[in-house]
Amino acid sequence: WWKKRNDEYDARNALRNEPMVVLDGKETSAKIRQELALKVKELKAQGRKVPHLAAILVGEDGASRTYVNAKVRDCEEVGFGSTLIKLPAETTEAELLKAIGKLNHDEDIDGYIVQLPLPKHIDETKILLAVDPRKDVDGFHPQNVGKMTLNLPTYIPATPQGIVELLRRYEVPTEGKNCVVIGRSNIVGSPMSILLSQHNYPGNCTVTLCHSRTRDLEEICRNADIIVAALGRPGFVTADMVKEGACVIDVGITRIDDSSKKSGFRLLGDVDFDAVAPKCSFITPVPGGVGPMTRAALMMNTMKVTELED
Ligand code: L34
Repeated sequence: WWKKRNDEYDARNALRNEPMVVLDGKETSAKIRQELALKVKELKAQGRKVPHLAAILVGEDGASRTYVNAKVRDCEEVGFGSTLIKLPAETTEAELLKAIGKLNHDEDIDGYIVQLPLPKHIDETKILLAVDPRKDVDGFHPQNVGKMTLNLPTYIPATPQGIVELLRRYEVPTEGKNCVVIGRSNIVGSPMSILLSQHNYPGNCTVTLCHSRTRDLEEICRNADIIVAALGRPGFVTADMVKEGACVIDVGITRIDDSSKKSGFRLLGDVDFDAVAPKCSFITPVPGGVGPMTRAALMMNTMKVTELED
């Protein structure tokens, strides 16, 4: 069915007389939470355990605090148990490893995350390796990254999974498309490039993974049917880099000081939205795009704990 859909969209995009569609992550994530809340009700009715998610937050980074607090609220809305472990910025690696050990052995905790970035004096790799892969709902442990790469059932990192879910729900055609991912981080760019090249829907793309050493990035982007911008540079993707009818996914979320805002900052994506959007078939906004979908994907992974266990 989606092959037919591709052709339909191709025809549509050739004409370019259809309006651009904003991929609404806020609305879609709210819908996902509703669906999960129903499943929680079912679990309860069957007398089964309701998933319990924990998060470790080290330090006082404002953005991390916002994200983690939102994740706790999401748990409450969905009906999951939640535990927030806040540790001071001076926490040593040994202390953090101890907290992780505790969560690994806590029978009541089904899954947990260690919010990134961590303070500089802590070795991130060491920390991610200490997480029990069965509880690694972020999908960052090498064992789970390996499974994802082989397309085996596992936890998939939340941001790329959230993007895939958004593409799926809006039925964005992906088969045979040229997809350009900008940024090769372990938590977004790299897994995104793997997922979109897999033999799935969404997937079956021809993926180009671009990074700081890439030559002729603009030209490569102009050839893309799908662009995933995940480099963390506000407004990096400009209109001249985007083909008519492209689908543009904006993962960037940079805080810029702005005294006219109550919060004291505004959020900027990696895409110059106002200039790029008129050329697009689909585009995600910032905020309200990939961010909320990241959180929804974490909730989906946490629900999966029960399924992957049996
Ligand atoms: N361990 N660390 C771990 N797992 C993750 O999956 C993350 N990530 C990224 C940073 N570190 C992590 C997140 O949770 C990014 N991220 C994230 C989560 C939520 C939002 C953005 C990024 C989000 O809710 N964004 C809102 C706006 C929030 C605001 O007001 O600042 C949005 O509408 O985009």
